[in-house]
Amino acid sequence: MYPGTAANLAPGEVLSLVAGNCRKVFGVCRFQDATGLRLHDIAGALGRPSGYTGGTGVTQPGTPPCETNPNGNPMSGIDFHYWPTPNGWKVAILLEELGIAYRLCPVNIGRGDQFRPEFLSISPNNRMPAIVDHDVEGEPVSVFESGAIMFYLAEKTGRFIPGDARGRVESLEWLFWQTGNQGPMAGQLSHFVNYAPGDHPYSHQRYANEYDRCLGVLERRLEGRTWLLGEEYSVADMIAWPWVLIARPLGVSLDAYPRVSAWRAAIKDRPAVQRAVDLGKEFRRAGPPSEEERKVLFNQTGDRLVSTS
Ligand SMILES: N[C@@H](CCC(=O)N[C@@H](CS)C(=O)NCC(=O)O)C(=O)O
Repeated sequence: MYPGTAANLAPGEVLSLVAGNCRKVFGVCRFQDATGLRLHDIAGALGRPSGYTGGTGVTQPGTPPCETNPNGNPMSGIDFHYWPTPNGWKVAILLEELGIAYRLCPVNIGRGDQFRPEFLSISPNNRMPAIVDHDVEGEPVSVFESGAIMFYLAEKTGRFIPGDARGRVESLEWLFWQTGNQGPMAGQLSHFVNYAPGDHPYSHQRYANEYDRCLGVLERRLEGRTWLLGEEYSVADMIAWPWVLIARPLGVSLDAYPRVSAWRAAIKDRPAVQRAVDLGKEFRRAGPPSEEERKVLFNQTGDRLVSTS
């Protein structure tokens, strides 16, 4: 562990990328990105040992927001606007599986970073994850919504997505299924399990049932298939997995779903997935949210967006 940690980040400071190698030079950890084109001097690492070769977030106290290249050179790679939650993990998994260079831009959703005008210009729904791709002709491409991001990156790289028309449509179906069904139901269930003050048996049961129904959908889908799209692990698996990972903390058992359990375990074993779930874990709250955080996260109406210029 190098001196200085991500916990010290102030608003707008950058967690610089890295899918690359760390070597310590004069007491400073230097990271080289996967293309070997860029070196980043950094003041601290997120508890990764020197020589760690997976994607790694590192602090750069005092550096400008990650939309700006500190060296003034044209930006390259992908800015990953992220906070360590199941929705953030989806894209983290894909980036780690792809092994492409990215810069980690933390969006502290408890502090309200998602309402900053710079972030809203990337993600108008004030939600992370989002990405900005600088490796394109012309203006950088920004993408919000995890399903759209997964599709964009899979298309861009030609990986983790079937090449044929039928397979591509199926991948879209499962990306849309996740973001329109499993994700929102799991998110609301999590709200009633973890955050809602008082007892709300009707709402809790409604979302627990819907979450459980989604597990049943996955169980049926995995009959006769290793992965959601067949015999190839794909973005469909990556996007659905994080909310299944946390079934138990959500109070739902996987006992009735043996195929889902085996699928969950197989994905959990993948080194890229483990790196993704660890990404920015130092940011995670140790206890329940403060009153201030609760206001930011659970008490927003449209006027906050209309009044943010
Ligand atoms: N449908 C979105 C959901 C993203 C989402 O809900 N992100 C949450 C964190 S898990 C967020 O950014 N919350 C900020 C807020 O509630 O203000 C996706 O799949 O990308």
